[in-house]
Amino acid sequence: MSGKVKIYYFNGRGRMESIRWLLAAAGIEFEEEILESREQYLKMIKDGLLMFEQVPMVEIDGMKLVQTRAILNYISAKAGFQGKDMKEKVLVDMYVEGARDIGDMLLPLQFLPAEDRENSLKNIRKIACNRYYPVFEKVLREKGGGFLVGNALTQADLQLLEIIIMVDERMPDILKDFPHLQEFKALISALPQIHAFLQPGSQRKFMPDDNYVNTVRKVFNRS
Ligand code: P9H
Repeated sequence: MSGKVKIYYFNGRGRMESIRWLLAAAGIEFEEEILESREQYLKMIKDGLLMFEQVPMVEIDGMKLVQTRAILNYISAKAGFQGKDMKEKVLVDMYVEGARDIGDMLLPLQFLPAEDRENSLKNIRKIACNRYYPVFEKVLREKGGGFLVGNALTQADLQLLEIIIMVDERMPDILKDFPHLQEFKALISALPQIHAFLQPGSQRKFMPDDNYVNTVRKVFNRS
């Protein structure tokens, strides 16, 4: 690899967190440029760092990558997290997108007025429990446990675990009727790179707070 990987984003999860998870699972070290001010963002655009004037941006292998999914797929391919053939790969992509559907519902939560958050969470819980979690529960049940696809770790496992943990933080009892998801969570969390990433002091970010939201608003000049 040419040079150390550098990632450009806010000091929070947002759209970068799955990329952090993937890099950590792949054992790829990375440093972070934390986006804090509008001036910094405008300079990045002026210097030609951001193709669509958006972050996440990741410098890797001499390239400046943007677009979250493109970045995730590049790192996954590099790490061997995409399944062993086309049929495994498309399953990996389907599961990743399914898990990201839940992630996409969580993303705007902290940006909502405080009084609307509880309702939104209730709705997310309903959709997760009725539509998404049963799918993953069934996949794991029929496979007899282990990884979601084939016999090795893929992007699908990482994306699902990230979502499970993120949802658990908000609704600690949500897995009670999903024994295979509980087992999956324990299994994948125990893999050495993941275990390390889940410890305090790693490059994992914490739940968004108002400070994070204010920084995002300031950088993008939004009210
Ligand atoms: N297709 C952060 C946290 C929660 C929800 C959204 C945004 C989209 C990709 C510049 N990036 C708030 O809206 C910030 C993208 C990338 C792309 C950006 C602008 C976003 C956020 C920052 N916006 O998948 O990578 O939308 O750079 O001028 O709107 S993330």
